[in-house]
Amino acid sequence: MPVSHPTVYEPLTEQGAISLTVRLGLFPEGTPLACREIGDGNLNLVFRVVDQQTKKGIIVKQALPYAKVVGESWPLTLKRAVIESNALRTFASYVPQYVPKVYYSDESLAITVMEDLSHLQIARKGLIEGKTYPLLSQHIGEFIAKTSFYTSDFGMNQQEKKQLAQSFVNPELCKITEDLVFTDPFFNHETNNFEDELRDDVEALWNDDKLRLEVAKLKRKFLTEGDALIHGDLHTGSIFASDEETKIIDPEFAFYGPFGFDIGQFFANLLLNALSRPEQQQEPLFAHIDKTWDVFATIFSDLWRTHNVEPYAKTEGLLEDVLHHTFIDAIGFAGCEVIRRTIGLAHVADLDGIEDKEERLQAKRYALRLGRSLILQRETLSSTKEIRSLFAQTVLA
Ligand code: SR1
Repeated sequence: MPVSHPTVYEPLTEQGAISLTVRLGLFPEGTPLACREIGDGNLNLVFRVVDQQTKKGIIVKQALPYAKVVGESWPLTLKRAVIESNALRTFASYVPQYVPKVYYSDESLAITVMEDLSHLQIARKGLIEGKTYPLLSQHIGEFIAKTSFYTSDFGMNQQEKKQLAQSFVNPELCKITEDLVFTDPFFNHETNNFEDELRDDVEALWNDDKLRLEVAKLKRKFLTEGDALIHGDLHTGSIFASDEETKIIDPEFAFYGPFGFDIGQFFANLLLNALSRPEQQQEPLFAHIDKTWDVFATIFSDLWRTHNVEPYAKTEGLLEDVLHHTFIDAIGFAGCEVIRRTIGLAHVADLDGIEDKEERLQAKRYALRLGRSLILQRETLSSTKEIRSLFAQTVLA
């Protein structure tokens, strides 16, 4: 029986996802296929279509016209599916080893069909189980260094960069970050979500004028600095990992933003995991932060010296200045993300999953203090190694 294929947007069903993969010739005719919706993110439907004999799978991802985490009352552009597939393709041109292969995308149906990564685990889940993923930071550092350098004014033709930046203008998704990461948690806003027991700590944040000024400066950077094509939502739930492999997914928040943003979000989510662990098990997370920065700075600097297109590139001190500001910004962005994941919308399981209520509240109080210290003291840190002592002071204070 012929199957009809929608040409105007409608949410896919499991049968619809199977039909699509067959129509695209991704499975041979007659393959016994099964499909399940496996999306556990905040925004999209994710179908896994599997050949029941070989167990080989394909992922069909579809954007919903609203934010799943909130419901239909929060409409959200479908254009984010095009941003996501184009970002995956752009990243793949520099670091194919770190992103899933895209087989097909359809703008009007907001669909991306891509490689199944089920042999890997979402890094957040693994880290919560106590895994350490020895190559995670090596891979993330390389991913960020290469994608940011090659899409920046230092790594590509500066006219083409402007055109690329235009194709990644992403106002709706940027607004989510502007609101949820940089604004709402620092005001008494209805999107915030925290336990009554934290009210005093949260109100202290809202009344902290020094903090408010620094967050405003960081938000301004996010709003205005178009250094490079960044992922825009690089938390540990956007990373599939194993001991050998790392794949970065879900770049629907991608846009031209500040160099330090992805690094900061990654740092923050490692720190949130560290806050959920006993002290003796925290070191691998700090080591990942050190390594991410070291790898990023080393590769970025090598590319700067060997592939730079900007006439000022060899000017004494310019690379150091770029790295210095990227570092400080990353620490500040990390502070905002730590606070946001604790009291704002879209928490993390690292903290919310702590079963004992008193321990959970304590970890969240530490997170608020840590976030604040990262933001206020970002310019005093001279290396990632010092994050350990900042963390210890916060937790012991
Ligand atoms: C309404 S979207 C909430 C969050 O989910 C995404 O993964 C981003 O982190 C966003 O802030």
